[in-house]
Amino acid sequence: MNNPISESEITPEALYLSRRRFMRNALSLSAASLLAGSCSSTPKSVLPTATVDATPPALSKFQDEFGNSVTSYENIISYTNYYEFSGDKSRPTELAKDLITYPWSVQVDGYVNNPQSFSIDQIRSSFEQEERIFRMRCVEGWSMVIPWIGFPLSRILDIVEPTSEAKYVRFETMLDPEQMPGQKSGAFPWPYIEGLRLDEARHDLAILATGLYGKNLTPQNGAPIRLVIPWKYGFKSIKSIVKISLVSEMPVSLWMALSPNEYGFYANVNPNVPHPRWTQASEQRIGQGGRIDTLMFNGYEDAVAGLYEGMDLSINF
Ligand SMILES: Nc1nc2c(c(=O)[nH]1)N[C@H]1C(S)=C(S)[C@@H](COP(=O)(O)O)O[C@H]1N2
Ligand SMILES: [Mo]
Repeated sequence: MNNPISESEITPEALYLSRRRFMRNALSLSAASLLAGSCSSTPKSVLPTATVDATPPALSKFQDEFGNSVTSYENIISYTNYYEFSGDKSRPTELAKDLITYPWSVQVDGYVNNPQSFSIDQIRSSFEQEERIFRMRCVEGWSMVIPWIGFPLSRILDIVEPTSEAKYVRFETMLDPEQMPGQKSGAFPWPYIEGLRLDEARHDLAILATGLYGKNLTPQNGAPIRLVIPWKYGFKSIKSIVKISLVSEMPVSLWMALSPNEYGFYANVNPNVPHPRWTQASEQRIGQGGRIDTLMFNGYEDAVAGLYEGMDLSINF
């Protein structure tokens, strides 16, 4: 996380706008095809994982609630952070392309009445998959607007029934150095771990995503299932999850273990608290020129500020 984006990586506006026009033309089928997908008797998970192709996928909406345009599909799938593959933004696309993401299961355990393992097929068929357009703000100072397909994390929690001892939720990414070459590096305390307080995890904006732009997630975006917490810095949104545990103590995330003075447990987007090495007051929206102001809680303040009442947000970064 040392290299905030350089200008050369930014899509020229003209190219971006022409892509947008192309997408708009491809949209007539959008809502219908999305609905058909989620109601179909064929589980989506038997479809091949999305690959990099030139066809702009269908969407039912193109803007977030503030009118920000969604980031192009090409930018979302080609500019990623996935350290299990590489610290580079473009290399995970190639290095992750053969990641085996099916079959897949997610074990949910710890302080719960009904511990269980969910196959990705069960997840896709049991939890209604909805489109959610969220801003994503990386702690490095860049952001995107991403049309996810997913469902509230609370739905899975309701099924496993956390007990009164459960205070936090701990998430774990797959550990498989043979498939994930970055895990051969001793520089990181693998596997990737993240965590939320239980009430944060139950918030409606906390989702598990299985797709974006109406397609299954690409491996580099965290296939087949990842967390998305739009009011927190992007590193909280852990990819390729194999385990979700209800625990009593605050989990230590990979980034906390690596650099506790730079990456805290809460990691709520906050323009007033600079990273020790750079400002957090503004951000580069991928696909646009210039920088824009970063918003408190990434613009989700009305929805989530209540979770942190009485907390000093400048300390609890
Ligand atoms: N397992 C895992 N999850 C991860 C990461 C990672 O390296 N490994 N990177 C994080 C960071 S720093 C960001 S900004 C987002 C990026 O998501 P995207 O690449 O799909 O845009 O994923 C997060 N989830
Ligand atoms: Mo990030």
